[in-house]
Amino acid sequence: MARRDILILPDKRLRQVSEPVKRIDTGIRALVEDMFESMYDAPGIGLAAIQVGAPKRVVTMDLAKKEEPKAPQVFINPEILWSSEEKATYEEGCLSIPEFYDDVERPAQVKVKYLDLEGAQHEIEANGLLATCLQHEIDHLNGVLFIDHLSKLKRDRVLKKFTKAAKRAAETA
Ligand code: K1U
Ligand code: ZN
Repeated sequence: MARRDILILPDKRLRQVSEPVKRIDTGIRALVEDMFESMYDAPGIGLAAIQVGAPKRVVTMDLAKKEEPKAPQVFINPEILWSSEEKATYEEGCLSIPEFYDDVERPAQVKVKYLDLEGAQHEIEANGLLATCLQHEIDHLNGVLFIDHLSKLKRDRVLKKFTKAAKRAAETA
């Protein structure tokens, strides 16, 4: 098990559309282990494989509170089957856009189909933070970031700040 570096905006790989997993083999199981290590280390409550540079449709998540035991969840090839008309607003963050948080409005409930690590198919109806986090992570699998749900003005401001920081880091490397 190894922690992998998390890609940071404006890394172009974050805009890639990830490929479905065809076979849950040792490579996928190792990827999932590394994703959990990277997610817990960050720390974060969710992670999409592309955030560690692997363009596969794999998501890890743990929504347990600090005082609760760990509750790791894996979603392979997750697909939104239905979204509610009702909306909910949450303040979102992203491990690929560190220290930036803003309110995002999304469907309040979603029905999601996915495979677990054994390849068994599941369907869940999610609401609250699980619904928000699933939509945020499935967006990552499609190359979409939560700043894409904000106004162009806000998005451009964030992009400019992170582009400048990346240039500065490259110059001093
Ligand atoms: O996908 C990611 O970048 C992870 C992201 C998930 C997420 C957070 C909030 C709303 C939607 C999706 C994060 O985990 S950001 C960090 C975070 O929210 C957090 C970190 C430590 C404790 C509690 C929350
Ligand atoms: Zn994110």
